Amino acid sequence: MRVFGIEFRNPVLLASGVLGISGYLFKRIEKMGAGGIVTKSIGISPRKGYENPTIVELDYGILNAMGLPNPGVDHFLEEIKDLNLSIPLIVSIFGKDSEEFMKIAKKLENYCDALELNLSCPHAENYGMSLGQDKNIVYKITKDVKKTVEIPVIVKLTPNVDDIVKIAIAAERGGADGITAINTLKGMAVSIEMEKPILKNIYGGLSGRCIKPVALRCVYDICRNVKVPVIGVGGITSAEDALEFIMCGASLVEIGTAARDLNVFRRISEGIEKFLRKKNYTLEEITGKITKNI
Ligand code: RRO
Repeated sequence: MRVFGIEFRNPVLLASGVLGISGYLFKRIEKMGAGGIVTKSIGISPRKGYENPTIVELDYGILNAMGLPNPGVDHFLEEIKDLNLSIPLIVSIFGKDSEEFMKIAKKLENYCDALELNLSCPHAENYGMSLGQDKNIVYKITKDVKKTVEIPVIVKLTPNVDDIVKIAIAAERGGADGITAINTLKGMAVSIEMEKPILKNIYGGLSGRCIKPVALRCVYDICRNVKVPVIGVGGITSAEDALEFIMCGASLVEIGTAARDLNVFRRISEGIEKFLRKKNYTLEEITGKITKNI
């Protein structure tokens, strides 16, 4: 299947943030059947991230405030430049403004298949969602990165806005080749014994099964209002979950929280194929089927 002009062996990709910094892990994820890899978000210089605790495990998902830890683009290039992956590598990048995004994008252009702009991290001052909640900023950063590189540029959006469709349209107008929806929902957790917030950063991003209905609603609304392909992400754990996103119009899906079990890629992509055989459909025929049926 081809999306953004890139060939994917299946539509089930690793989402940004989960396992994606070392070349060794990228090779394992490739072996475990993923259709493609989105890396942890990479910035212009090395960044340690927030102090512990950075993760809270909940019955229904995970709350994280990692704080954009990453080795910086120059070190990261060393990690990926001789990898020879057989599946597409999409590098997630973040910056504080257009200039920083353009610098990082240019450095990575020859070493990956596409870029995913992180305009959506819910707990990073000056980065992520503090840029991605403003449609004019989303338009400008997308446009500037697009004029800097020739590879596809995908924009990852936050659900923490009054109208995600407006932001998606701004990204499309800026020339985005695709939209990824959604990043995590801003939340917090409290310890009543310690009488304080559990995360050192107080706020964190909620992911996992509990956010699936929110993600699905965002994907459904975006797909009805933009023409570029959409990648659905948020709580996908089974083939049935993935098919819901595809029927709402997603061309690809990403697995984040559920990728703690690497068997998930094969389980979901084989489950999708089984469903298609049973119904005698192609993937293209079911993509957006719900949207078309209404
Ligand atoms: O590193 C993080 O804390 C983080 C990022 Br960059 C993001 O985009 N979303 C998230 O939930 N956590």
